[in-house]
Amino acid sequence: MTKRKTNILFINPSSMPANEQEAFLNKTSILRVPSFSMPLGILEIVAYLQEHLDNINIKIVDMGKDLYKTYLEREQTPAMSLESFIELGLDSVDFQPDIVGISILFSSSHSSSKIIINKVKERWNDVVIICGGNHATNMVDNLLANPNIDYVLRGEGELSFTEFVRCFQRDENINVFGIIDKKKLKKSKNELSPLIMDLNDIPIPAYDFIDIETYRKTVGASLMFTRGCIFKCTFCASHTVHGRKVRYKSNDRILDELNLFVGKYNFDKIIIEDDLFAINKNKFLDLSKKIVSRNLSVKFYLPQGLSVATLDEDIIDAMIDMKICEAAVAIESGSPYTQKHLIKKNVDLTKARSILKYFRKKDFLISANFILGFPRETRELMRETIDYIKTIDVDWVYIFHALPLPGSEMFQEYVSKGIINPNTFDWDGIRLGRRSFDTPEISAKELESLVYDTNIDCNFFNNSNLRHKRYKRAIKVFNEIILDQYPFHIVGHYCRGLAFLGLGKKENAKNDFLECIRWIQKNEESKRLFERYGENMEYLHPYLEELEI
Ligand code: B12
Ligand code: SF4
Repeated sequence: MTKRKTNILFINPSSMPANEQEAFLNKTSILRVPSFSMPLGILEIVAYLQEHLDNINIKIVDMGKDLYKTYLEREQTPAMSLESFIELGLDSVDFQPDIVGISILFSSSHSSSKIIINKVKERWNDVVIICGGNHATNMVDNLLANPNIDYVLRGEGELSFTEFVRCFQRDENINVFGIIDKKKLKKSKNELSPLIMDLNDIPIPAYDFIDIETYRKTVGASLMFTRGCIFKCTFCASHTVHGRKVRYKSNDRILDELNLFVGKYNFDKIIIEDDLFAINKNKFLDLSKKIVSRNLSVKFYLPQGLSVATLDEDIIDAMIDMKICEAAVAIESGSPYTQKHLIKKNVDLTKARSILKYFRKKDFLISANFILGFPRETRELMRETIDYIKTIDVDWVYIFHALPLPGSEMFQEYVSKGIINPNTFDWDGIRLGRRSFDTPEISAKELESLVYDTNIDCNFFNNSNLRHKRYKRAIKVFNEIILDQYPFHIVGHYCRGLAFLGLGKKENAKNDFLECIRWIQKNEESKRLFERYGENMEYLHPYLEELEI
């Protein structure tokens, strides 16, 4: 059977919502710096394709990284629309693609992916378009209603997508398990692609296909030790792609990947992206020992919240041995009722407290994650969480809105109660730290205020490092988490000023207080912060009079 030479283009959209991308690219406002990390899903599929098929040409347009580069080069980059930015990305493709695969991992990419897909179809009319990723897996009906999308792959991509390309190359009918088209949608839209049970069967991700240099200089390399999570948190959709059974890479394989990052690509930052870090204690302790014995000059980061269930003192010690020195613990709620009955996360809140104490004892930079606004969560239950937050000693607390992620039990509950409609939902709002819908328990507006006020109270005016007189540490954390990214944040400047006062550095404190005044005069967001929290900022009052504010 002859095999058609096949050009495959993968696109990794930015996870920044389309409206924020538009404002950022137009230079009308920057609400946040675009975040990005390696598109591991695409890289692992590409590696698998290369091992199993021939006669293929592959190219990746990594728009997540490209958007960040636009931020890095903002002085030299002219203002442009999101459409022009997408066109520029597509201009870089030097072949006529036969298949275009779009990775829609985040719901916040829903709207921008739509624009990308339309542009692809305008440019290459005959191309076959297939979407994959967590959001795509759970939004099949909605995506396939778009006439420009031909297929959606549900679940993990390696096995089914390889089969898909094989059929394409042989001009065979495409009927691959887990790949849904408009016809299949009517009968078997819940099919999931088969999982790879032994992760060692996936070759080393195809890092050479991305701009490795930019990753090296900025966010670092992404690495996953496992896939899957055994827990059943109602707000999470991870299992819909990777299942509830944990599958592993061997420690030798992980060390091979590390050697490649450090030896070949010279990375000094590695991000571990597992859902459930250190779920197999012995395996992790063995890995940590091996990493330590190799004395690699690299730092590991854990952006995902760690599970209280998997942590203990041995694991924390092993993390510290391998130079992990900051992380967040995913507690999510301080209410035992919410833990058990509403979110089914079942965090042992007493264990969480002792884990946090141990991290503190070891001088770890430790944060904790919480969520407010779950379905059926009353104000009293939310208050329990806020009260709990005030009793723990962490460097930072991250407080999120409960956001309905397609595929999660929580999403289903909101849909079945008619609170949200997946077809009209505001996907751009899914990552903004705000909600676009009210629930019987709390309105979107009240939830936003509650989350914001709790953040300001717990992280700033009642900051744990300030309360415990750890002033140097408070300054470091205010810099890293707030002021380096949001220089207009006057509450951050004010509280850093308080830390300087604690250290007896009156001049530095005065500079921070004056900086607050300057921002209030020139920036709307700073002014809003002052209107809302100025009462608590008594050290600013003398300067306000002086400057006639
Ligand atoms: C690593 C990770 C992050 C990283 C960033 C990752 C990135 N690439 O930008 C960090 C820590 C920064 C992060 C942050 C957040 N994350 Co996150 N994250 C993950 C995590 C754990 C792993 C993603 C990953 O790399 N997987 C490994 C690869 C191999 O798998 P994959 O990407 O799914 O790809 C496979 C398939 O999906 C498919 N596939 C993928 N693309 C394509 C394309 C084609 C064409 C085909 C055919 C197939 C295909 O095949 C691939 C190989 O099998 C997932 C959960 C999970 N386990 O998937 C959550 C997840 C993606 N995150 C999620 C969320 C909600 C967030 C946050 C909003 C959390 C918060 N409250 O702040 C933030 C937002 C960040 C942002 N960038 O905007 C949700 C997204 C759900 C949704 N509908 O939006 C997930 C699914 C977890 C969950 N709770 O359900 N996250
Ligand atoms: S939130 Fe974390 S622990 Fe809970 S099911 Fe999802 S990945 Fe697992």
